[in-house]
Amino acid sequence: MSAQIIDGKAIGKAVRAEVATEVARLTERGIVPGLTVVLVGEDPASQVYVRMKGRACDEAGMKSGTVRLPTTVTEAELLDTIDRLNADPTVHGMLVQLPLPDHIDEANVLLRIDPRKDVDGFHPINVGKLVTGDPNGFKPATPYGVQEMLIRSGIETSGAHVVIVGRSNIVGKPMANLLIQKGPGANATVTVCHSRTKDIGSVTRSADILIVAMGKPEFITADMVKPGAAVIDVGINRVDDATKEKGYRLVGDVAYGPVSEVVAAITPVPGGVGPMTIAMLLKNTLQAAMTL
Ligand code: BQF
Repeated sequence: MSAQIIDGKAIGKAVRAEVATEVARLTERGIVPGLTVVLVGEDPASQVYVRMKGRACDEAGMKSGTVRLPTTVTEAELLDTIDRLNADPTVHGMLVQLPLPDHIDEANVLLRIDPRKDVDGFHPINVGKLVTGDPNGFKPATPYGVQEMLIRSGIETSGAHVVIVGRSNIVGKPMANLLIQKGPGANATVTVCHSRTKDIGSVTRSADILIVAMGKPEFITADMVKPGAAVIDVGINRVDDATKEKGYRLVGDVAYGPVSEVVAAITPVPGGVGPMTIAMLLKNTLQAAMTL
């Protein structure tokens, strides 16, 4: 028995089409939703992500902007840029692409973004709204996308044991908070594992739904999953591969081949969670434009 492949590219495309319909309605009323991404430095992966976000905006009929700042930019200059975007009425949503250079304090930067424009949902105000279940905050796009793909794939979360591997502020922690809420795509029993978890395999094997976001290529092997489980792979790792034109290939945190032999459903990398992240960022930008 081979697993159902959860096609994030297709589900993300459907979400983006729905967003585009709403963008067209808003545009008729004279509001063109706008997203501006601030990119500091020239990390190659970050440049790819920023380009993808801009293109997805344009395709949905939104206005996209990119502010590029050199790696040497001071924190004060970055904060000035954020102030300017906070004050710009054509910018409904903004985000600062992470990671930032070491000399810039990420927490200071996130605090400066107007919470009403914080479409990444990383401002403490939006973190608080997520934790308290206030629906008018912004949910971080990656966990929001995972939840949406579970719903649209018919994977029941209510009463399920969901095990999350990874405790980052960007994926693991908000993922746990989304899934323990009351409501559709939630009502789950959640366990969060991390690098200090003892006998992690015994925990992951108890998962009905296993969500992995730890950043270790192919860490989750077939013996670590329960037969019939659903596996969501958030990892994106570059591994050297001389047979590829670019000299590398992308793999997830899950050993896809062997694990797909034992589970009921699995997301591929690429084409799984990644495209959902982009789709939900657009959904958040639409939400910002509708409420600002
Ligand atoms: C795909 C990200 C780590 C650190 C910072 C589509 C994306 C990725 C993959 C994408 C990510 C990961 C983003 C695919 C945005 C997801 O086809 O599999 C889209 O653009 N992502 C980011 O902005 O910052 C990151 C991962």
